[in-house]
Amino acid sequence: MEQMTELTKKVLEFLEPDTSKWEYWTTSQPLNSISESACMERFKKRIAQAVSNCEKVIVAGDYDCDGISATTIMVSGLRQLGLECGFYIPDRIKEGYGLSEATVTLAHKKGYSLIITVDNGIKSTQALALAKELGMDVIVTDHHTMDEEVNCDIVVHPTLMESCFETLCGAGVAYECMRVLGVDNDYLLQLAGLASISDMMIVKGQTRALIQNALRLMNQTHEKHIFSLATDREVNETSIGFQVVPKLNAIGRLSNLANVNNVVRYFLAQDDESIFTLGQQITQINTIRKQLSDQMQKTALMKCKGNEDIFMIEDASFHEGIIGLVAGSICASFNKPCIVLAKNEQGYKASMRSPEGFNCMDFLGEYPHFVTFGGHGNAAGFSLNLNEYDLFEKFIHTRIKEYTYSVKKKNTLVIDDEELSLKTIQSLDILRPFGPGFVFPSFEIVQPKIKSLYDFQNHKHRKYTLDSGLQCMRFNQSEAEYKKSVNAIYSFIGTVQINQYQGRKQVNFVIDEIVYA
Ligand SMILES: [Mn+2]
Repeated sequence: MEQMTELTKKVLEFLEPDTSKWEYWTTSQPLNSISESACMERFKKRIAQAVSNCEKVIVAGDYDCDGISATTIMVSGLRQLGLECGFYIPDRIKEGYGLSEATVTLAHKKGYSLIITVDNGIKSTQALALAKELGMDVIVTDHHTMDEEVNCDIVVHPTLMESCFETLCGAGVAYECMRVLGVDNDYLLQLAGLASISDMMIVKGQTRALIQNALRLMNQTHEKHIFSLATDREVNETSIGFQVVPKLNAIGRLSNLANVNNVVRYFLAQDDESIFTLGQQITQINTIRKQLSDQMQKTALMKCKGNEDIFMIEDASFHEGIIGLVAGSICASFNKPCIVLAKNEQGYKASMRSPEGFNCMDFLGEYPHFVTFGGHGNAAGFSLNLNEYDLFEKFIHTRIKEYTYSVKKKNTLVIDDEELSLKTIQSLDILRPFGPGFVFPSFEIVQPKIKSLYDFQNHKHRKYTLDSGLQCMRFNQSEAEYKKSVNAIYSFIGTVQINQYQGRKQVNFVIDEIVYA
């Protein structure tokens, strides 16, 4: 800990006032010992029984990065035991989230006797009842909130395990299952780490250990499945989150164009040719996803006046797999709640995102006519019947008038721009991974000494150069901001980035917000 830079100390003080925990945040954690919980014991016994009876097992997954990783981990591990193991991830648009009765029926017809859900299942009440009726056993492994008893044979859940496991994502739970069975390996660990990053789990306990060990292994071995999707040759949680995760999530989103089960095949594939071909297909679908979300975002922005207290945006061109991304970006750029809807034959699918301090569930909870409705604090998803649009819109505009919330002021760490060098920024790496529960702070440069500025791309973006030489980038500045006097600037709030420029590494400060005096 002696080699900690002043900047590292400052960041740590900001994130963790309790210095007795600094040792923890500055060291790589080994994995916690294998769970000895009762649910894991039961899991192990049931799998042993399946092996000795030569049962057919089906793993039922979910279509996001966590669900895909969890499915791969479970299938790969069980096959190592010699089990005949199939898998199925539903079509996001046609079938929706969670284990369905149709899947149970089909699995039964095909002679499967044991269903194992991963990253879902806890809420699949009807499908679980049907499985029981058909005499099939079900093991639910999931990390979503469990608020009532689950009607199945065995539940494996973080809350039923030792406390270090409470932050696990779906793939993390699946990986612990593999450890219990003794069929875990470095590859499956990397998938569990990847999924922990993608599912935005709190970076404490086993989740922190999984991410650290996964990233170390990725950079040591350049594992093909991961690096076929990454652009950098050295990765951390941020680059995995920006380069790899969106590609994997794109497949589930565009289920009208691609089958997410092929991503599990990609991760299970061992020959270079399959990895290469499938990897390219995944990247291609993501390119389409990007084009679609750019288009939708443009359309959505045109429909925002800017003075609304809440945005409700619908357009015939909207794709229901992308609405969450668009709602998120509109919410972030205006710092106001946003609902984006897509219409299909049955009705409307909608996604809501809200700023910190605004609770979507509280806000929407009073509406009595949702067909489906779920979510948490700052994100919700729901569906409406076709004829309910106007009624719902009325509700939203009435509700926003009575709903009070205070937008949390960004808690910033004030720093001197002279403190930001390549060396000091890199020294922060010992604190990685950052993530929920240990968020990389927003830096604030108060009264920046601006030496020069440079507008580019038709004054869409601006580069401020400070006396210290630090370059501060302001992307997508508004017209109002463009016209304001530089002398009125009180501070820059933003983050730091290390960029490669003509082979040289350079520190950039990326401005998220300009505060005026
Ligand atoms: Mn998950």
